[in-house]
Amino acid sequence: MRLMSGGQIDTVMQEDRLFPPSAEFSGASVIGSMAVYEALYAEAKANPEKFWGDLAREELHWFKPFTKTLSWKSPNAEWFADGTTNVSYNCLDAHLSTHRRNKAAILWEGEPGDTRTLTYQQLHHEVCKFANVLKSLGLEKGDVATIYMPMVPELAIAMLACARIGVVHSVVFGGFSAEAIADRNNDARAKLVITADGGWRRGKLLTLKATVDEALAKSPTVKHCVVYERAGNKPAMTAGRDLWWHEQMAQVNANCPAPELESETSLFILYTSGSTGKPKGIRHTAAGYNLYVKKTFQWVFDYRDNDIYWCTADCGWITGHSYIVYGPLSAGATSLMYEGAPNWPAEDRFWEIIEKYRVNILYTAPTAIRAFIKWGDHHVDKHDLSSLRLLGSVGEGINPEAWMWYYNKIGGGRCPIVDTWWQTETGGIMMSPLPGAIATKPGSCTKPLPGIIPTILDENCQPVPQGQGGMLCMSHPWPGMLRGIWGDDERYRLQYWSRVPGQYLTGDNARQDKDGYYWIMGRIDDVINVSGHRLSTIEVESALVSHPLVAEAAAVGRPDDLKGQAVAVFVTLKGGEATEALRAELKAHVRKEIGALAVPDEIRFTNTLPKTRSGKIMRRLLRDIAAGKETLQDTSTLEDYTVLAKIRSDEE
Ligand code: 6R9
Repeated sequence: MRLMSGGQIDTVMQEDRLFPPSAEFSGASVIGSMAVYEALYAEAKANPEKFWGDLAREELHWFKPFTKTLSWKSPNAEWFADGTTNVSYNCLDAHLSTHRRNKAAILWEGEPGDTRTLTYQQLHHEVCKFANVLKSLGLEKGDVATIYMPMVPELAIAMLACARIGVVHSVVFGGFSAEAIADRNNDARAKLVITADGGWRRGKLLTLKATVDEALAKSPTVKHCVVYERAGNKPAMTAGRDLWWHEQMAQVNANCPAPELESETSLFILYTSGSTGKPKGIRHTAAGYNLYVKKTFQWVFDYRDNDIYWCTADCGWITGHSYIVYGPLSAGATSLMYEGAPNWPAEDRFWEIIEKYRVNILYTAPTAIRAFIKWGDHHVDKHDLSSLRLLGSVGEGINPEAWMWYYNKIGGGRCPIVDTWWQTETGGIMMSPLPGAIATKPGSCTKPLPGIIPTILDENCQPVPQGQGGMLCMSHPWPGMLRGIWGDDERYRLQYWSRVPGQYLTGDNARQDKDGYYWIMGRIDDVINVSGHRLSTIEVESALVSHPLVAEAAAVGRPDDLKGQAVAVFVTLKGGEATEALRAELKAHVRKEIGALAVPDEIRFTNTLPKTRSGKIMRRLLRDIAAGKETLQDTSTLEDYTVLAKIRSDEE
């Protein structure tokens, strides 16, 4: 292995640059060396029940202590089942008797530039009141409330108020359509929708309440709709059904002691698209999830009491649930929340926010990083980012080229990058560098967290030799794991626990390198089989993105008579001309980076790539296009596919 501090990428297939944490960083970390990590990992592996049981007793408040840590009847897990706790208590009340009482829990910045700060005490007050509003509307433990809101503090308040009294929240991302909201309302049999009149995105007003009105026409189970006034756009209010947040809050007091809730009380459902058909309502429960997100937040982000932590996700996704709200707040952190777009009013908005709040920890996504690269370094150069100590990435694999930019340009070569691999289903981070201990490699999520035991298996469910790719599975239950798909036990079993008996199927492919580092190779269906050789989409994409003119790339397989599958790539450029000469140059580049096998058979230049609303490239759609199922007249029409993609993702 080579130790390096920067420089060029030789080949993305053999990425072996290693970036150890500085002595200064490690010295101040709780898990400050490989030896500490390995000891912790070994301890958890040797006796998982003792490991998690001890942590649960230390980290959560128990009204009634549990006596049994885990009951595991595959695929059904129960953690700490005979104990009672309360997630909202652990996030709020637990801090009120400490020095954190007056600490900022949420720092909020609206897109137009308005700001708010909520201390733990103030957040507790608001949450208690809103929990009383929920009670006054007749909501009880086990009822479902849909939350469809912009990124305002009231979104977190609504989530925590539900959690406080055992109401199950189902947050629907504010960009989804009325159809998608109605589907989710109906699947979950939601009784209440919590929304806002509007929200701001790239300077435009999003009329959320109008969309909810359309959804409610098709949501017979919903009795009420509470509307938070954010934008002042005066939406229509249906008498008897629609209620203003501020009017309801004025009618209740702030006395709402946290009730004792059983550990396995449903905390939330979050819909995620599967490989087929309708979205799955992934169900998480109180205690196990709470413990898992608290510990993983502390481990991975190495949180220190005065840190300002910023996760740029939206609360409509699992990342927002686990690492804006529940993880940071139960750890007593200051969590920054930003309402709007990264390029409003200008492309330097993120860097401006980091400078203004002196952010120490930034957690964002590769899709954003690639956009920043495309927009240009001059936006970054305008700002002082010296407060940053740690950088994080989530959502998809990060191309080594983007990793290097993030490391050098944003982190100034001094901040470790935690590339965190996990899923809606896993509740929290599963594999990631522990930044004070594990040296990073660009593009690798490195090692599993303590208590997580990954396996990589071939089609016959046998472990693959080290270095080879295969299905990534988990051989043991962990506290943050999903407890099911809402209302569909059979689909839960089939989807996650039937392909490999007794193991959790992640749906991703992965390989482990000679140092035992894990490399996620994309979804199982994203693997391209060229002449019997497996190629991962991410490897081809990383090769393309390492070319100076390429902004983003998506690789898919298309049927080919000779090779089985051929490689088709869709490329957006940050400069240069979409010419035949560039096509040839990119092919040569991929040949150099990976080898002849990976040379794309087809390169299509396009202005934009179709993405899901969480920023994932929609490879399935591109596969159809590459296979000729839809004709692509010229490059500019892919814009239309973006729209199509959005519609489809709503339908899923
Ligand atoms: C947290 C989140 C999960 C899928 C997952 C994988 C991809 C997420 C990744 C990553 C490579 C990473 N993914 N993080 N791939 N490296 N660091 O994104 O949850 O929306 O459910 O997506 O995203 O394919 O299976 P979710």
